[in-house]
Amino acid sequence: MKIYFSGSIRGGREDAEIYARLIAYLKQYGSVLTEHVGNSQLTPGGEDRFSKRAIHDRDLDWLLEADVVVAEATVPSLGVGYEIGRAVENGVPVLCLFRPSAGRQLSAMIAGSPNVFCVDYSTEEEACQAIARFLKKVK
Ligand code: 6IA
Repeated sequence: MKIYFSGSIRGGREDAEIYARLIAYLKQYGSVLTEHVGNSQLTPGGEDRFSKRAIHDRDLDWLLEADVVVAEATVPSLGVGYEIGRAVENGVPVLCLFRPSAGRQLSAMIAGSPNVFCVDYSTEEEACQAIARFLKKVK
């Protein structure tokens, strides 16, 4: 199974360590195409190694070849929202994980989408259980 993990980069890196642990969990189910999203060394303000166009095109290719998208949407990110929208448009199943305890609210355009499976969680164990349920359902 090819899994596209989506998480904030320029939207803010405060959840990067959570992304890394979710990615580590996801790896037992298949290959995670976007492991870099969990890399805490990634510095969004720094020089890009690739052009924006190259990043967009490569990520979109990966998104369209993925069997599923797992998004962590607690830190608001235009890129995560865009990836969710493109996945829905192309029929790629999406799980969207969100932590209300962070004090934010998920956009109604994601929470209200009938094609996005949204799950609120508080502990990472709950997030992993939601992933397990989702992947069993889409298999
Ligand atoms: O708007 P954001 O940057 O928060 O969007 C994050 C999402 O877009 C992630 O799920 C990624 O899949 C994708 N994305 C955004 N920027 C990059 C990137 N490099 N490399 C790979 N995927 C990206 C940006 C340069 C880096 C040094 C910060």
